[in-house]
Amino acid sequence: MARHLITSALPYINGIKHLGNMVGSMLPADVYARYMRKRGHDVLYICATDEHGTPAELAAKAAGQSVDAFCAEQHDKQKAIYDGFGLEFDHFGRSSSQQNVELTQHFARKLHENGFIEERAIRQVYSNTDERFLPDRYIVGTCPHCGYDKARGDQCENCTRVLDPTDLIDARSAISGSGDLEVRETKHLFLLQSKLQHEVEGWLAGNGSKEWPTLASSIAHKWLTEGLQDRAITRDLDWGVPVPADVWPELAAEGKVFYVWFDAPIEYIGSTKEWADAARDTAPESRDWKSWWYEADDVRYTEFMAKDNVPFHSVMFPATQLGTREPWKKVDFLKAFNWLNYYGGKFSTSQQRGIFTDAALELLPADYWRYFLMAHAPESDDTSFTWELFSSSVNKDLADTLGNFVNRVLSFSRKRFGDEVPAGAAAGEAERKLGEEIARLLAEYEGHMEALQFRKATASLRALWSAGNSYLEEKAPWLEIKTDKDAAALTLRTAMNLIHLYAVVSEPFIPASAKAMRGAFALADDTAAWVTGEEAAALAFVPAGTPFTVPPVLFAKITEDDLEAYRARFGGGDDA
Ligand code: B3M
Ligand code: ZN
Repeated sequence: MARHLITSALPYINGIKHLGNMVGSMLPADVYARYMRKRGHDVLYICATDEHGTPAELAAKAAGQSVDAFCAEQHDKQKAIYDGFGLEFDHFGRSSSQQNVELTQHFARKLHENGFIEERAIRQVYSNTDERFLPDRYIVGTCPHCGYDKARGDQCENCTRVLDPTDLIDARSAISGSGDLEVRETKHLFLLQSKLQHEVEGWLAGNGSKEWPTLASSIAHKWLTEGLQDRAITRDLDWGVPVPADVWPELAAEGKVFYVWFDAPIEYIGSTKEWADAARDTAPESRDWKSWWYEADDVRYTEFMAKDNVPFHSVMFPATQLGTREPWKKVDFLKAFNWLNYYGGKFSTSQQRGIFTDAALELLPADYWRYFLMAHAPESDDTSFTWELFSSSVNKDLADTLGNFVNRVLSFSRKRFGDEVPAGAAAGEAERKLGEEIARLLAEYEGHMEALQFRKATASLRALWSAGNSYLEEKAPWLEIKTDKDAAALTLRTAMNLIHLYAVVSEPFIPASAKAMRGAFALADDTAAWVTGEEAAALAFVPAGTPFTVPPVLFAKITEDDLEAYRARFGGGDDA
């Protein structure tokens, strides 16, 4: 048994996430956490909402709410959806928590003490109408290169040229539309990442990053090859972690806060402290947050995220951690994902294109989505969601291969042998062969899960389900029963043991359905630990005489009419 710390990238607070966000961070982290828990490891799965920054401020403004009221409400909304998806966080915190404020300030103090933070004056655009400094992308104007009149201060969307806000013709605020702008000099804190470049390189060379998915390690190395730049880590905003006044009185007086990407990764630690503090009065010893993060050499730390977040996690956050000169736990394995597209085009929050997590749960139970998304996870390449692919996976794999097996076996057995698992003949050659095959496939499945290869793991899972179907077809208990009742009983008992095995091993992917399968049998020990290869081969989990019930149909098929309705509601790719 080992200690496994698991985090998934913190979903940003400004809106409900789409399925592309889900498959690239929280869902695979939950699948992995569930698997590791079942294998008996000590697992801590931490996540939180990422609440600071300009987009949060603007979203609150658009909603006509104060930013803290907005964030509190959005946090609860997101949390309810993740509960609906069956995500079992140990804690789902908030980056605006007091715990994170203190830790973020602590990190900044240490970096300062060690000479890694410097105050620098920069020139920045100030909007007199909005009474605030504007981040580059909140300044719009005409592109000097192509004449596009909605170019942003950081880049022209039309000709893709990188811009400086002062390049824009007729520059105006994207917030108010006002052209009353001026360039002002203002001081900011800079993190001297350039000084930490070699240390980060050394750390990355020695930390097993060679085992990371190529996607993750190649992005990390690309950033290091290009050279780490010093980076402004403060902003002029009302909402964020304040710069500590004891260290930087002048900046604190001006109301500077840390940049959202400085405090967000620290919230992994902050949220762990929130988790510990939540039990402070009841069971403080049971939750030692520091033991997971500080001098935690026995902990294996795995992070989950989409590829755009890799630079911050593989290079910048480790640089921040190293610069404190304190023994903070750094990532051991970084699992990165490509994009899930919607009919080959992008899922887009701003354009409301694709399927959002709240809408998904209104349509169908979480297990349908969990299975489909993991079976088609964008691991080695971008993948596309289409309703056609979704319905064929659900119908074929979940409804036909797994669900139908479960129902057919249990209903038939009840009809012919009553409400208890029948005894029948002793296991023979067919059962021995089946057991061997199951043990082999289980080992394969475990190997893929240990390697965090989720598509391969779901393929092995499907193969396990299929093996049951092949066995059933071969033995044909509906024929056996006509000539040899004991033989039919053996077949059904064996098939029921497969159902029990499926309940255990499918749980990380389809927890609710696994529970229904497991619940069919009245067994005393209801915790169902993992199964060994020998147990899998023996297929003797459910003894003859065990009472059982037939659960309602596990997975309803998606019909042509459903498909039509989904395509009409969400757009069937004709706009891609
Ligand atoms: N909130 C992801 C995003 O909004 C970002 C992740 C933070 S992880 C520390 O793109
Ligand atoms: Zn342009």
